[in-house]
Amino acid sequence: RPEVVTFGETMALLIGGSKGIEHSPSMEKSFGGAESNVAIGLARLGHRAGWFGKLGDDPLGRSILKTIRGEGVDVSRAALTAEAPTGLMLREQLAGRTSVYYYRKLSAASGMQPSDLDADYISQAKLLHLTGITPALSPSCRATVLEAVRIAKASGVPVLFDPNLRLKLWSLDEARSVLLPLAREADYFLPGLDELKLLYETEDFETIVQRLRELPGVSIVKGGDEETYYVDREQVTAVPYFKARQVVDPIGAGDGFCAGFLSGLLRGWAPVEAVRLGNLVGSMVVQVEGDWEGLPTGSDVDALLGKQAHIER
Ligand code: KDG
Repeated sequence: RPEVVTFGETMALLIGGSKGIEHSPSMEKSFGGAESNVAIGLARLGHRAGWFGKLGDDPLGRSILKTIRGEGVDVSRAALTAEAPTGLMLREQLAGRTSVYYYRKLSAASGMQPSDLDADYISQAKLLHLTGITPALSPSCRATVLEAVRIAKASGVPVLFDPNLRLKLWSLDEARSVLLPLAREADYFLPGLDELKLLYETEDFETIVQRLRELPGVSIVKGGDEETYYVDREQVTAVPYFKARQVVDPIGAGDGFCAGFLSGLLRGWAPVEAVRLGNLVGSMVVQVEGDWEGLPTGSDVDALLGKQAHIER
């Protein structure tokens, strides 16, 4: 039985070569999806994680499902469907700028609906992880997220919500009207600072913190210049980043952070220590191309944390 349950859309990913999508003769194949990235991260760190979603019953969908399963994630509630294709995203990095192109309208995942949920599966978990990408996919996906929240609340399962604002999927106004109410449902709200500036229409950090304090849960704000912020009713704790040796591909850092943070919580660590582990995992993901490939194992992080503590003292 998974400790953490998550669901959402996982897409095939094609990465443009050094000349970019337009001019490269070939592209590298992978896949990505915020929720499966987190599930893989947790599994590598030694936790039981369950991911589900709908994939097309096509070569890409089958390959994605096999890989996620192979990473040790429970995919027993995931489905392959012949009704719609696996979503696709293309990505390129040119002159240090990353561009993403989605081909996911009417994908298999966008057809997810509340009746796809296994209530027992969610209610037996220690935590439900959700992102703001899923409700952006379609009205039925939005209803599915709300139903999952309802199930979790009814059985006392804490909810972690990462807004993952994707303005290629919906307008800021629409996003705000869905994401802000979801933030109120969360026991752990994990936005990025840039996202908060947009969602709360302010650049002012103090105002942002005030807004976060109005939420019932705690917030962990990613993406500070040098640190992550843990915000609860009493205080704001800045938790410094681990320096990445080199940033090869920044995408997936937030999901890596989330996996590390959750791992810390599952290990029973104090929240600020869990944030520190999140920072470490995030810093490792960005050193490898791909959204989840660079996620560390439990022994990787234990070794690094030991080393870090040794240097610090
Ligand atoms: O957080 C990384 C994800 O954004 C990426 O893996 C793909 O889920 C994805 C999306 O919708 O952009």
